Amino acid sequence: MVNHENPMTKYIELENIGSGGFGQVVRALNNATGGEVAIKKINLQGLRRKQLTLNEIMIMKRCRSPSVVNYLDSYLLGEELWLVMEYMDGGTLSDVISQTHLSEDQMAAISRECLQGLDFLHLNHVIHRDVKSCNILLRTDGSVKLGDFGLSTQLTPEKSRQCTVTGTPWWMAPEVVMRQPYGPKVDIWSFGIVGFEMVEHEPPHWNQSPASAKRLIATGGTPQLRWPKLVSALLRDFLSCCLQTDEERRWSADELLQHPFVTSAKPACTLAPLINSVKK
Ligand code: 3AM
Repeated sequence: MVNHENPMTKYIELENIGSGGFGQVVRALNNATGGEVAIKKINLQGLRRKQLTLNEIMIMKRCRSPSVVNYLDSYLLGEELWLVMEYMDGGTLSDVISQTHLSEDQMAAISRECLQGLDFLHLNHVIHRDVKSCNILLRTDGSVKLGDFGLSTQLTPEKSRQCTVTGTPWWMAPEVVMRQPYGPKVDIWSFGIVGFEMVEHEPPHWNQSPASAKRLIATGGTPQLRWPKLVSALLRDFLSCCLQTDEERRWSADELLQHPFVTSAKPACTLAPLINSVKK
């Protein structure tokens, strides 16, 4: 699965970009090409971490698309796994949401790019399972891509539904919190919650504990915007198509790409000024 060369001869580390429970992410330069990469250094201690990492690499290797943060290489250094991927120089959608107010045009362009990523994953029978604004990565040229496949799962003809309760509570679909078998449409619900983040700067029930948020998702139906009149009827309709509690009635990524809110969106490059201004 992994490359056995010494990555330190291939990459020059530049700076720490961030960290999480898994370890840290650094920005580095490829010595040979001069290109920037991001290296996720994952601490492999513990069986669960090993399984999650192996899963992440397998899914990233398979899922190559312009709408997904691309995998480049991986290395094993003792108890640490280095996952080398394309560097997203524009930060995350979460940074943008916390620092500015998005126009509906910008929300539409971001939605189309994310839905293209989800459509690609779902066509390949992959469920992301952790769609949220901090896992949507940006580039200063306006590109928007899905990242962090740590909780993703590959469906197979033998196992076309999943039951494991996983994800980030506030973004979880009702069928996940209710421990029912679920499919790719859980990502569409989570994406609808990203829509809420874009409009209201935070997901529904954000002030609640994880356990209360899950209870409210299980019983609360389609979340309602706090100030619906500030949002166009088209965007309200788009969000309600994503946030149907009945999975059958919830639209697929492919269907949402045909929704007029998305079909009228401008090209991704129009997001470049926004991403650059937040980065500054
Ligand atoms: O800690 P923050 O949220 O600033 O966005 C990711 C997160 O940043 C960033 O690394 C941090 C820990 O996950 N990150 C992850 N993959 C990245 C990539 N491919 C990345 N930044 C740039 N390019």
